Amino acid sequence: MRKKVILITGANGEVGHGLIRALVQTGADLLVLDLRELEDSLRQHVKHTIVGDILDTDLMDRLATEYEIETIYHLAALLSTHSEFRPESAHRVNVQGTINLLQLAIDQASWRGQTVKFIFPSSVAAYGIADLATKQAADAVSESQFNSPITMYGCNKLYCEHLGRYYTQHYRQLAAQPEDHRVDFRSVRFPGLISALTVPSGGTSDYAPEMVHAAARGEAYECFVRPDTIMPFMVMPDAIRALLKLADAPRDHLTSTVYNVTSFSLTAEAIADLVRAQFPHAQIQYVPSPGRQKIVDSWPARLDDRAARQDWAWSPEYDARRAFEDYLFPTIRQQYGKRII
Ligand code: AKB
Repeated sequence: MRKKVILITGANGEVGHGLIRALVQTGADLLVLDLRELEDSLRQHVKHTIVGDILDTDLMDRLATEYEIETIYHLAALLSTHSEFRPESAHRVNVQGTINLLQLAIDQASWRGQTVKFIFPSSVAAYGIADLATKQAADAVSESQFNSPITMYGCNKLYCEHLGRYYTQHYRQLAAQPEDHRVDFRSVRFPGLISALTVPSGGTSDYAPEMVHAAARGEAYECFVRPDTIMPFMVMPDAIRALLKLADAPRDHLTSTVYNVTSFSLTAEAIADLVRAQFPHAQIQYVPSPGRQKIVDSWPARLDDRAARQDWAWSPEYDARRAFEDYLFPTIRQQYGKRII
């Protein structure tokens, strides 16, 4: 008898940690997959853990035979900065890995005779704005604008959004008997994410969380973008809510397979000011890295999330003030305890 589960890939990442905590509250049985062992504090809450690679097709076959998978949260990915060092490996993980999971979802859907939901975090990296003047002149950017990403990660995310739409709407469209039960792919384009509990690695929006965590640990921080650099952000509790809300939305309310979500847009200097107000001894210096700067400059300053608001009643709980004062600073103070200055 196959075990009924929700599958989370990349479970050991920042979003994975938050998602596991939230899904455990619902009583769901989770199957989590990551290259590394899940950390102990989370492992006790999770029924099935597998250390493995989404590129391992034998493992995918094993999952298909041992589990009945109702929903897949496919979080595993190499982020934007890491991907620029190893673009071809990034492509393998980010694209072939996603196809493997979509194939698993298709297999499960036809075996179960029911649609399998596939929840996919895409990114602001799916955008590519040609120059700063255009970025400054642009209003909040909608899903269909500026879709010319300049990073391998951005290209991978944008293409995987299209793969998801293809698997949902057109998969095997020329077969004599097209499948009845398909994948129901739903994706959110996240802005930069900031968690009070974890520090990301390998992303290009990482300067914001790194700045906050460095100050809380009493460490000096060299910010790798200019002070006037602006992009949209969201704190982790809102990111998790967005994934769960989109997963729960009735299918017939959805007019798209991809939705922008956003909370607030701040410059690096505005974030530094908030950090200094909370940690007066924070040492923040700007040492822009030309490559990473170029990447953030190609991302929109603001996202238009009206479609998500209309179709599935998306609305963030944390604006900039609440994000820092009610979530980030108190939680971080608790986390680092006495070491905080
Ligand atoms: C990154 O910087 O690569 C990610 C993202 C914006 O998706 N945080």
